[in-house]
Amino acid sequence: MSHLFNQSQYLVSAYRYDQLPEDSGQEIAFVGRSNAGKSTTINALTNHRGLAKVSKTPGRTQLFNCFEFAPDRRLIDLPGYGYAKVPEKMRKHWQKEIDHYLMHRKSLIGVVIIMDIRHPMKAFDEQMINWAAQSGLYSHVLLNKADKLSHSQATTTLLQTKKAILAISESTTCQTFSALRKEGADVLSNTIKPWFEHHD
Ligand SMILES: Nc1nc2c(ncn2[C@@H]2O[C@H](COP(=O)(O)OP(=O)(O)OP(=O)(O)O)[C@@H](O)[C@H]2O)c(=O)[nH]1
Ligand SMILES: [Mg+2]
Repeated sequence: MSHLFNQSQYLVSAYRYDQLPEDSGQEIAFVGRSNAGKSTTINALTNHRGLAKVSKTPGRTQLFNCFEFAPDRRLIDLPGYGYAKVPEKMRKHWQKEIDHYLMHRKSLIGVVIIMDIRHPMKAFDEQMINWAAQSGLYSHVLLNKADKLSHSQATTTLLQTKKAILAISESTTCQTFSALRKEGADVLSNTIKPWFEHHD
């Protein structure tokens, strides 16, 4: 397993776009529906339990949480999209901030789109894949919580999802993943590492 991300440290949390660290260097964002496992995935990738806050209650991450794994190289944990129980005002706030972030952040080079393998490719996920492809950002899909399915069920979903992704974007990659068991963490790490190297 790569040690690149093991050096990650908490940097800052931002409630608004303009509170984020300076827009320099390179960063990637972890996006996906609430409760899909974005924060758990960051912990698995960095091998750092408790780095990003995890919760059973959807809508837990209510800030842009920024982690730095090398000078001017960041991982950004975003609030989940599409969670109905978050108060309307809060949802609107985050929709606005995340949209602004995705459109304007110059240091953003790629997105890791996290889905619950039992509920893949919801409308928001499709929009995100489409948007990443249109914007020339790297994108990689994690079918997370694969531990909840049998190996053959997970493989079937992987094949179906790859096909659905291909209809939207030729450059988006996809894998099964278990943030809980850290299964697939090497593949994830090896997929996103070159995003940074290529951009130097
Ligand atoms: N079984 C299983 N549970 C997982 C996995 N990854 C995350 N979870 C659980 O799913 C719940 C949500 O995980 P989080 O990492 O907080 O999800 P999130 O996407 O950051 O959620 P928000 O911050 O609310 O948007 C927690 O109870 C996790 O323990 C996994 O691979 N397998
Ligand atoms: Mg979270």
